[in-house]
This record gives sequence, C-alpha cells and structure tokens, in this order.
Amino acid sequence: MNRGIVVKIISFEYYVMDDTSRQVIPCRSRGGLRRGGDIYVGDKVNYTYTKGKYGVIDKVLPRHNCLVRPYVANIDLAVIVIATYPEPDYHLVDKILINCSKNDITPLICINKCDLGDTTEIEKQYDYFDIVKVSALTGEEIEGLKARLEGKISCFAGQSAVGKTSIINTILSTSYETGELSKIGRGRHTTRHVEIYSLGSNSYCADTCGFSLLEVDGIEHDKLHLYYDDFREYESGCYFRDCSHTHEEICGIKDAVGRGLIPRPRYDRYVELYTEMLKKYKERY
Ligand SMILES: Nc1nc2c(ncn2[C@@H]2O[C@H](COP(=O)(O)OP(=O)(O)OP(=O)(O)O)[C@@H](O)[C@H]2O)c(=O)[nH]1
Ligand SMILES: [Mg+2]
Ligand SMILES: [Zn+2]
Repeated sequence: MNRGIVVKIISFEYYVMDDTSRQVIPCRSRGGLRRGGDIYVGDKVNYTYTKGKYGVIDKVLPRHNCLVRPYVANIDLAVIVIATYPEPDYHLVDKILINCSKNDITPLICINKCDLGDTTEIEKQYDYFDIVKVSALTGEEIEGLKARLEGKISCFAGQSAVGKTSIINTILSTSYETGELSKIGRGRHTTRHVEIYSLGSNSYCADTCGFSLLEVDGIEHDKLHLYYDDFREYESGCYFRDCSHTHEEICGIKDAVGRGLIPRPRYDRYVELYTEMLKKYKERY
C-alpha cells in the first residue's frame, strides 16, 4: 500500500505523486470508486502499484475541504495576491477572506509588485492577517513566501494581472536552483484537466482558486460577521448576542473601529456587503 496525492487528472487518468519517492504514477480508480466523480486533484490516496502497469487508487482519505469549479481538495492555504497596480479590489479580497474562514483555509495576504512603490495603504487594510510583501519581478522576499508554503497545499487567489502566475514562475525557478523541484503543471479553469504544481518537500500549489473563493454563496446576512476573523476578538463588547455590528448602540466592533483597532474601510465594506445581502434577503421573503 502506497500513499500519495492526486496532482493532475486527465479524463479518467489520475496522476498520483508518491509521498515517499516523489514520482508521479499514472493511476486508474478501483471499481468501487465511481469513475470520474469521486477523486479530485489534491486528494490524498492509498494506491497499489506494480512496475510497468497503471497504479490503482484503492481509497480516498477524508478531505478537510473541497473547492468547486474546478474541484480541488484539501487546500490548507490561500495566497491572496494584491498589488498597487492594477488598483486593488478590496471587496474581492474581503470575499476571499470570508470563503477562507468558511472552508477552513488559512489566508496569506501577498502584496506583489513591491518594486513599483509604497504598499502601506494595502497593508493597513489587513493588518490582522499574515502579510508577505514580494516582487515576482525582482525576486524580493520570494524565499519568505516559499517558507510559508512549506508542507502545504495552497492555491493562489486574486484579481487578474496582480501577478499570480508570475510569482509561481519565480518560485519554480528559484526552487530549481536547490534541485528539488519538479514542474508538474498549472491549475486551469476547467474541470477536465486540473493540475497542481509540486514545489518540493510536500508543498503543492494551484495557480487559481477557481470561482469558489471569489463569490459569497450560501451565507445569510446575519451570519456574515462570523467569517470576519479579525472582528471576533471584539464581539464580547456587543450588547446583543446576535449583533449585526451595523446600527446597534453598544457594539464591540464599532468601538474597535473607533479606536483604530479594526481598519475603518474594512468595516465600511462589511456594512456595505451586509446591506447588500439584507436587501437580497428582503426581496426573497
Ligand atoms: N513591476 C512588476 N510587474 C509584475 C510583477 N509581477 C507580475 N508583474 C506583471 O504583471 C502582469 C500580470 O502578471 P500575471 O502573472 O499574468 O498575473 P495573474 O495574476 O496571473 O493574472 P491572471 O492569470 O489574469 O489572473 C504581467 O505583465 C507581469 O509581468 C512584479 O513583481 N512587478
Ligand atoms: Mg495567471
Ligand atoms: Zn456588534
């Protein structure tokens, strides 16, 4: 019995990178597993293998999460890329953070294109979160980013042209110097053919999070605040247990905003999103 991770799927062929040998073994699924539907990129699997033949996936180990469109399982970390240019879409970043919280994915704010100038405005928005400032162009702090990806399955997320692919390319060539890197493919917006890159030492990354981190789905307006990790520690200051942190008099969140502990623009965007969701809710009922 061998253990590995599914790094690429092409129709009914599953490419499994072995945990120990780091070789990629083409596999088929055992009959009991429904063909095509039940195995995703990122799945950790038990498989058997005889030299010269296809491996056989016997079992998919329990997933800790699973993104859709395309399917990618077991994402530990989302690298949320922002840059000074194109102009940051903070609403999008907020939505990705909500989905990270919902799916038990650790967010990492990655400010790229630091070579272009000052990034303090971006940093101020998300000072609660782990932030890494890099430049794919100059290679600045790419090592620091790599260290944070170590041993994890990550996906890159963020608006177009912030430099997700550029960062991955830079990581791949810097890794190459240490000689432990293998390039195995690129995440694509297609369910037929999804891949993750191996970055060596049990680190993997997908070029994209697909659509599933970008839209807020299946959350009611009154639960929205539960997915703001940076608000949580101040909620004890709210008078009402189900405080919406919008119009209430005594509110720990509003108080924290007043004291500069929660960035005001981030809070204002929360209220905006809450109001939007409440409006949709009222239209429905
Ligand atoms: N100055 C500067 N430009 C960069 C840097 N990283 C990427 N770029 C440029 O930004 C542009 C977009 O980079 P991509 O890597 O294609 O961006 P992306 O996030 O993958 O975009 P999508 O695939 O459309 O989502 C390219 O012209 C890159 O050369 C950087 O660190 N500094
Ligand atoms: Mg790209
Ligand atoms: Zn409150």
